[in-house]
Amino acid sequence: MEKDRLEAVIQAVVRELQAAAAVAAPAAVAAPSPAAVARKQRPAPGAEDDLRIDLADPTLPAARSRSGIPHPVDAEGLVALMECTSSRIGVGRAGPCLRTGALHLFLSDLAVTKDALARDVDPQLLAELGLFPVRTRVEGGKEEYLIRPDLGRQLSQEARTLISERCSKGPDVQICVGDGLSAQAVETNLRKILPVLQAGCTTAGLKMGTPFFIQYCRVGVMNDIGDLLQPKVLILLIGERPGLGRADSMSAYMAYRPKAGDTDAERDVICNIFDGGGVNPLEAGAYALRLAQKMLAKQTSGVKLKLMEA
Ligand code: B12
Repeated sequence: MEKDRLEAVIQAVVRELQAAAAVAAPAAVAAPSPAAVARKQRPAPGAEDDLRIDLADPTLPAARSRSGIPHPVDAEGLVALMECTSSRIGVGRAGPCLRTGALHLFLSDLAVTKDALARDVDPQLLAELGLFPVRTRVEGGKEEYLIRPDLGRQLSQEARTLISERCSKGPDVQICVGDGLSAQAVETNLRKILPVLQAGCTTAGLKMGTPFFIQYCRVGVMNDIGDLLQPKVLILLIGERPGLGRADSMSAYMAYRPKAGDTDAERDVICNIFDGGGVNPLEAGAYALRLAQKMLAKQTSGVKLKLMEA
């Protein structure tokens, strides 16, 4: 392409960029070159004052249900469909790829998921709720936790000692909290569900064990706790594996007299505990208490309990 023509194209693109970014360019001043624009948008390392994100937040509800399909037959119907599911429908495509908006939303949601996995539960919350912390046999941090679920199913030696010292043995109901796969789920729901469970046990005249928190926790750790403290019913509140952009969900795994060798067949789970679409944590607490009473009455849990009820 000729030099003049190339210059004209560049000037036109720059003008468009400036209009999009609402940058008022004085008419008398020649538009800067694209490289100069890029330099201006990309601040020097450390120049945080210059840092700004000029894209609309792709995670807002309105952005989530913005159709990416050009000229849909039923535009309103498509948006209504998009609004009624968290599945990524109606996103359109650019050739074989995702469109930029859909890609940004995906990456933002993935970041929420990764944060939930990587973060630790706020120690302040544990102190506030009177939970002392112990660990499983995971010693190499989150990375080891993720690749070695077997270690997350066993209490460390220090944990065994501390639990034996600080907890009463043989309670009717022992409540434990584990980070599991989402610190955010614990932080979002624990303040609501724990008091309901504790007040419910007191009202029902059930002897409660001393609650504690387990870092790097998997569901299978219930067997170790059972062997140590011999509770009649054990309730483990734990962060569920986060979905894309959804990290609030907690579960209550429960078992009657858990012990070494037990499997998930001996356990029950109340899942999807979160406000706004899941099982409300207050209701989940009440439901867990009713299930605990059922376990105590029938002296079993899991599949056997279900078969008794069938
Ligand atoms: C991951 C997962 C699985 C994985 C577990 C493998 C693993 N090692 O992680 C696999 C694919 C094997 C699985 C299988 C099943 N699952 Co599942 N699973 C989940 C999921 C997506 C996340 C669970 C989680 O985050 N746990 C917390 C982490 C920290 O626990 P973990 O120690 O890493 O892993 C243990 C638990 O995940 C547990 N587990 C997984 N599913 C189930 C189901 C039941 C009833 C129990 C007691 C335990 C249990 O097994 C793992 C090993 O102990 C949930 C969805 C949700 N919203 O919770 C469904 C979910 C818990 N599963 C469910 C079901 C029904 C099952 C199956 C019974 C399906 C079937 N018909 O075969 C089997 C049971 C398998 C078992 N363990 O005995 C339901 C439970 C519904 C309910 N209220 O009873 C859920 C809620 C999905 C759903 N919405 O339907 N599951």
